Amino acid sequence: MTVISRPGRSKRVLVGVVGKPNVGKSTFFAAATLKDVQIADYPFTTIKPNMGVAFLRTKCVCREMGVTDKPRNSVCVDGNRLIPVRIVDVAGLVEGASQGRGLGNQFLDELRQADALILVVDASGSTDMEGRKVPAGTNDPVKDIEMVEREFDLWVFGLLKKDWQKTSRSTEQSGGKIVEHLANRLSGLSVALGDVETALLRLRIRAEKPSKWTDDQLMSFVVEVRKLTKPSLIAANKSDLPTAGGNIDRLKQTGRRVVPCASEAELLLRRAAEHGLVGYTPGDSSFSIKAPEKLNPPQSAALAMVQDRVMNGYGGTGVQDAINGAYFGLLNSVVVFPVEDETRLSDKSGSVLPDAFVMKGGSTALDLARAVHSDLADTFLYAIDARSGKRLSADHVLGNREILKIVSGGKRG
Ligand SMILES: Nc1nc2c(ncn2[C@@H]2O[C@H](COP(=O)(O)OP(=O)(O)O)[C@@H](O)[C@H]2O)c(=O)[nH]1
Ligand SMILES: [Mg+2]
Repeated sequence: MTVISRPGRSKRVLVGVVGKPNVGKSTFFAAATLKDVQIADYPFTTIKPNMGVAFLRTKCVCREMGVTDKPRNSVCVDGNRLIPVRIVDVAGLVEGASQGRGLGNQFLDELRQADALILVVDASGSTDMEGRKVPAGTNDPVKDIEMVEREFDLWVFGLLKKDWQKTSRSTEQSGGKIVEHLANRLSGLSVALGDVETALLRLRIRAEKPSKWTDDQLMSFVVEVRKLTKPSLIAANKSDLPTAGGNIDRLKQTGRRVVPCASEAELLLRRAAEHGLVGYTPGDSSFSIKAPEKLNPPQSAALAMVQDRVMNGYGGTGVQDAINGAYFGLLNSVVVFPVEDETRLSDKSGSVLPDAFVMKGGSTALDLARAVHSDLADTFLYAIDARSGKRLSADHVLGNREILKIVSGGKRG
């Protein structure tokens, strides 16, 4: 079970923002984590500087349920619930990072903890492979994706290859299981035994004779494990620049999940919203100018550009879509609303729909109980769906926007 967003001890899901230098990772990160919304019960207190809190945007259940209370662990803006989730701005990666070039090892170390990746590319093609500025349209962002994934794969391959001869032979001789060795070796990368088994099965690589595996087989295993455990989407950034359009089409032709992004525009809009100059909620496809008299000419021009190229051109800045895409699209997350009183939809103190929990797809009612409080899971009896009043068992798979009460035998129940 994986809890994505809650205060407390369980492992929380982390989305990494990765890419080569100067594609706009930090701008994306700054835009996504700018707190123009106030949250009282802030779930992530001490975090490293490159760790940040972004928000997942989903339709709130408040209107359906006729609720007007202010939530506790998240905010509700015009019927949209914004729920804090973690993201990490990973150091820029260049070719050769797997051999320690650039900030190679730092990059890979930060990447290890991520459960899904937002792979940022410069869709305008104005950054070369080293991150240097080049004339717009001259760099191919499709190559950026290949480079970043290749470096990751080479690094993992290197980890496994180092003592492969020895371990594969000794595993065979002792009757040990290579899947266990592999899972052990890769556990720091959030790779589980099941992932290793699935990868080998898909590739039809025989686990009995690891000493006979070719380098190509070992590499194909690494690639498969990456796809399983680090799913990614492409944030095609700098979509506001004229050369981006063609590249975005080509990126889409690779069959990958592509989100056109204008991080700088998102940052501008969020700052302007913070200062009361515009009306804008992250993820909106439009904004309104609230105080035209307070805008200076450059600000007016910048907002007009955003309106023209970004809002009219792409229907939004894409930053919120990328965050939502990572959590909902790649990780199949669901948002659930735990309550203690299923008729009032409140917690013990009477707060109505105080919390929204983000849970990884496939999580069960028991997982939710564990996320709320470990005692609740230990003495779990059943859950109640607040809408229907139906009882649900421990293995009920959580649906998006469910409102649930957990009934337990413990004193908290
Ligand atoms: N036109 C445009 N420029 C951007 C955008 N996002 C970032 N940039 C610029 O790209 C450069 C590199 O941005 P930065 O976030 O530092 O990239 P990082 O090295 O990947 O973290 C800076 O000059 C940014 O102002 C965008 O959406 N549009
Ligand atoms: Mg940066």
